[in-house]
Amino acid sequence: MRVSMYYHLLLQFVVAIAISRSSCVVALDVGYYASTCPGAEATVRQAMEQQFYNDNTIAPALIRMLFHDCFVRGCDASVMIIPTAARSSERVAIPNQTLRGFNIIDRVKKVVEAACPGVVSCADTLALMARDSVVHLGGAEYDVPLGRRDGLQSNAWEVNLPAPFAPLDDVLAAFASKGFSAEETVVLLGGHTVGATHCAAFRYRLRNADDGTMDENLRRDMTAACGMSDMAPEDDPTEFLDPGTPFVVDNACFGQMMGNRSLLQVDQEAATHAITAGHVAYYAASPDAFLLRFSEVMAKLATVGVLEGDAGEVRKVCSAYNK
Ligand code: HEM
Ligand SMILES: *[C@@H]1O[C@H](CO)[C@@H](O)[C@H](O)[C@H]1NC(C)=O
Ligand SMILES: CC(=O)N[C@H]1CO[C@H](CO)[C@@H](O)[C@@H]1O
Repeated sequence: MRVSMYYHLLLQFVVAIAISRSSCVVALDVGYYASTCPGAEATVRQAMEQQFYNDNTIAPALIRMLFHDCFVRGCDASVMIIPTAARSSERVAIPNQTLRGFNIIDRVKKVVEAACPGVVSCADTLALMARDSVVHLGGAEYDVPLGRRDGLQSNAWEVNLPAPFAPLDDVLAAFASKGFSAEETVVLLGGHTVGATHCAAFRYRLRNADDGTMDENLRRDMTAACGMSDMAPEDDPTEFLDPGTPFVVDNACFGQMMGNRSLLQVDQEAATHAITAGHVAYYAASPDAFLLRFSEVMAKLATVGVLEGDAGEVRKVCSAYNK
């Protein structure tokens, strides 16, 4: 009797631990560096403002960088590791070959290191930089809870981001697997309200004259701008995703989707797909709602699969493990 009671209690205990370890309660905290580096947020923002002044195009690049970091192994700065002869990294993977802004992260992190050596993680630094980018481009201000740790692994073979030609059903499944609803996925595709794409991501749509999903005037203009033949990435022209306001976080990209004027197939399909069309129409008509939701969902994006507590490390240089 006493023995079985003992086992019963033990079992409860083990189950309780298992539940507490597997439940993904995010314990990130806006005040995480309040005693160890109280100026961290302000330092990042000041360093970013300097960088924006030099090059406006890095703000969209950093918003995209957060997506690429957080969707592979969680928001753990694994995207930033420079591969060595001995160890591969996510930066070798094809979707990363058009990522920009690694040098900006290194620069900002250097300023943060000078203020508080070895305290602020690269994952937190990027989360703050992406937020500052959204705000710089006119998006709504939002809080970034902090306390992410930097990962100790980065593998090219783990990069399974959806391709620009992936069917929207696959895209929705990929986002659902990270905890995002269809509505949140549509809001995040609204990230394509800023920045640019290489022609390589949509040239196949120009070739397919019968595909009927691209506005004819846009097809003509893009064919003139891009040409029909593939080019090496460094020679490939780039086009603004939202040419009217390429450096403003606004809902214009949803209007483009509805007018068959999106460059990326994934965006175009969102306008007609049964699960997403209603959300696209709503945000096309609701500029303020989009601004608010975009910031909320960006904040959520920055919490995907984070490492906390003693996991991982706090990298000194974002592009390399400490040792
Ligand atoms: C299925 C999902 C997605 C696909 C297939 C996709 C695809 C792409 C592609 C192909 C480009 C152009 C890259 C280049 O050629 O230089 C791009 C750019 C961009 N993406 Fe996405 N994307 C997706 C989701 C997201 C999300 C969730 C965000 C963040 C909210 C985002 C933000 C951006 C931004 C800001 C740019 C412009 C980058 C720059 O100007 O350097 N994308 N995306
Ligand atoms: C967009 O393309 C669809 C066909 O895919 C067509 O039915 C629709 O009328 C087009 N809309 C506009 C605004 O051109
Ligand atoms: C930005 C970046 O790190 N790009 C890398 C992508 O992968 C290629 C091929 O391995 C590298 O040469 C690039 O440096």
